Amino acid sequence: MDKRFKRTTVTSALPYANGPVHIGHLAGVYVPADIYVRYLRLKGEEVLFVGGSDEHGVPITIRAKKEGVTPQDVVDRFHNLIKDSFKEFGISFDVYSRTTSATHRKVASDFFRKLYDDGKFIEKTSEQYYDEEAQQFLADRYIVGECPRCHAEGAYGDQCEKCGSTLSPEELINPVSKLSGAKPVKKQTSHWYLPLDQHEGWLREWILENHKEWRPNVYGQCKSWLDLGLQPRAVSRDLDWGIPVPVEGAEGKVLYVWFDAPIGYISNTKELCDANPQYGNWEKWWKDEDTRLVHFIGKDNIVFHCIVFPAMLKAEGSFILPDNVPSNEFLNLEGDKISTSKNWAVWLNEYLVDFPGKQDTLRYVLTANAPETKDNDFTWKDFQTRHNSELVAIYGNFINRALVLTQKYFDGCVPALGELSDYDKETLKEFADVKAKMEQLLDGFKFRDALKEAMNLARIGNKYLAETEPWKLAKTDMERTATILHIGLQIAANLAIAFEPFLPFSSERLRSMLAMDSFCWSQLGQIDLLKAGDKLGKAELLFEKIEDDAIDAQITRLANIKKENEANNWQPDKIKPETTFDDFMKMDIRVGTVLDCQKVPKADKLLQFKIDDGMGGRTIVSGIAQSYAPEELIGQQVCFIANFPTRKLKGVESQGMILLAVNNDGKLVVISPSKKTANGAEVG
Ligand code: B3M
Ligand code: ZN
Repeated sequence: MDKRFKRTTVTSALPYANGPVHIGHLAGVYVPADIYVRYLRLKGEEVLFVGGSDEHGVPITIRAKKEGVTPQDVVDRFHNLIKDSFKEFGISFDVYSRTTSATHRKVASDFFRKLYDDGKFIEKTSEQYYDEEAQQFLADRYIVGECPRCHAEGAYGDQCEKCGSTLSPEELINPVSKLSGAKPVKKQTSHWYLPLDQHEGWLREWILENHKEWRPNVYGQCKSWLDLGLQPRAVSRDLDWGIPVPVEGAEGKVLYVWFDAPIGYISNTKELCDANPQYGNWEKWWKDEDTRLVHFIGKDNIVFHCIVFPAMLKAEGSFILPDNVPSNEFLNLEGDKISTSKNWAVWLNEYLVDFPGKQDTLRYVLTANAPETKDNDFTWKDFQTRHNSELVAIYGNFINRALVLTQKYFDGCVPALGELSDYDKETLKEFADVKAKMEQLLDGFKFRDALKEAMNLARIGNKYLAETEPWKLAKTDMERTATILHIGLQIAANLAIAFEPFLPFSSERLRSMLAMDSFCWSQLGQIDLLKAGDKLGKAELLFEKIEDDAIDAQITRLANIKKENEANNWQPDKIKPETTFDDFMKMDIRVGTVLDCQKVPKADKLLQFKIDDGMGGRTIVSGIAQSYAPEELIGQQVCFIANFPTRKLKGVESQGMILLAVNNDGKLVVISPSKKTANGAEVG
C-alpha cells in the first residue's frame, strides 16, 4: 500500500437498472475492481468495496413506458437480477445498494442543498426542447436526431452512441421527441448549474500536474476536456422520475441523474456503516485524508468521475478526491459493438444457465483479454481455446497430476522433502520472484499482465512434473518421487493464492483439496505452505474441457440475432426529412463499368473497384464484400457519385461512392442501369 494511506475505498460504476448486465460490464469494471479488492484483502489491508444500481435517469423511464409499467417496477426487477449476477460471479461487494433507497434520497438531497445554500450553483433560465403532445421537456435520451459530429441517425440528446461524442439536445440536427415522435418546440425553463468553468484552474493542476500516473486513456480524455474549456453543467432536469430538487418552487424538477448517481457511492457506504458498526463511521471512508479513493469505471464515464464528481466534492468541501480512476476501454463481441438494444451481448444470467459453474472461466477470459489499453474483442472461439488450452491443459492438469499422484503413492498425505536436485533448485528459483512481479502489476492496475504471471507459475509447475515424470520414478525411487511431489504440492498451494483475486471459485476449491485452513498474500513465494504428513482433501478436476457443441450453440445464437437485427433495420416506410431540388442537383451521379474488383487486404467488408468512368478511369472502395464476391461484378455497370470527396479506406484512395440498396435481409445490392449505357453518362 502506498505509504500515504491507511485504507482504500473502492467504487465501481453503478449500472443502470434498466436491463441485465453483460460481459462488457464485467470486463470493463466489475472484474478488475474485484481483482483489486480481493488482492488488497488478501494482503490484510483495510478496504471497502462499494457498488449499487443507478435507478434514475431517462433510460429507465423509457423502458417503463414501453412496457406499460412504472419506473419503480423496472428498477425493482433489474436491481435484483443485477445484484444476483454479481454475486454469482463472485464480485465481492461490501455493499450493493440502490439509488432509490431512502438513505440515498436524503444524502443526495442534503448534498444538493448544501451546495445550494453555499452559493455553489448558478441558476439560469434558457429555452429547451419541449414536446407539446406529451407535455414534457425533452432532456437527454428523450430526444433523438442526427449527430452533428458523425451524422449518424438516432443520436441522443446527451450522447451519440456511434461516435461517442457528448452532446446537448440543442446540437442535434432534425431533433424529434422519443415520446411522441413529434417535432419539439422551444420553451423557457430554469435550472441549477454547476459552474465547472470556475473549477477549471484547480482541476487542471490536480489532474494534469499531480496525476500524470493515471492511465493514458483517462489522462488524455481529461486533458482534451480541459483544453476545450469547461462550461457550466445543469444539475437538475424537468422530469418526474428522480430525487426532487430540495428548493422551494422547484416542483416538477429533479436532480440530474449524473448528479445523484455518484453520490450513491457515499449513501451506500453510509447505509452499510450505519447498520454494521464493524465498518466504522462512514465518514472515515470518504473524508479522512488517510483514505485512498479509487473509482473503477468504463471509458464513457471518465468525464463524470474525473471532472464533474470531483468538482461536486470540492464544492461541498469536506470530501477527499479520487486518487486514481482506472477506466477500461470497451469490449466488443465477435467484432461488433456490444448493444443492449440490439441484444448483441452475452448476458451474465444466460451465461450461467449455459455454462453452470464456469464463472472463473469467464473471469479468466475477460481478464486475459481485458480492454485495458484499447478496445478488445470477445469471441467464443477464443473463450474455448483459453479455457481448454490454458485453464484445463496447464493449470488444471498440473493440479490434477500433483494431487492424484500424491493420492496414489502417498495415500493422500504430503510426502517428505528429500535432497534437492539442481533442477528442483532452478524451478524454485524461477517462482521466487512471482510475488514481487505480481504486486508491481496489481498496484499499477495491470491486471492482464498480473494474471499472466499467475499462469506462468502454473506453467512452471506443469513443466516440472512433465520433465521429472514422478509416475515413472515411483517404480524405482520412492524418495525422489516424494521430493518431486512435495515441491509440486507447494507450487499448487502457491497457485491457490496467486489466482485467488482472479479465479476465487477455483482457488477456494483448491484450498480445500489441499486442506489449507486459510492463506494470505504474504505467503506467496514460500515453499513450506504444506507440512510433510498433512492429509490432503479429496482430489477433483479443477476445470473440465468445453466441447465444440457448446461453443457452436453460442455462435449460432449470435448469428440468429444478427439476422433478426438486419431484417429489423429494413424500414421502407421511414422517409427522411424533405430535401430540395438544389441539393439533389449538387450530386453528380454517373454510370461506369467495373473493369476489375478485388478484396482490400485486412478488411473483411471492403472491395476495391477499378471503374471505366468514360473519363480515364477511377478507383472506388465500397463496403460490400459481405454481399458480393469480387468476380461477381466484373463487367457489370454500376452507378456512382462522381463528386464525392476522395477518402482513404484501409490505405486505398477511394474516388467516389457506388450506389447501393439495402435489401430486407440486410444484404447490399448494387444499382445498375436497366440497359447498356455509355460510361460516364449522367444520372438525374
Ligand atoms: N449508470 C452510466 C453507465 O452505466 C451510469 C454510471 C453511474 S456511476 C455513478 O454507463
Ligand atoms: Zn456521432
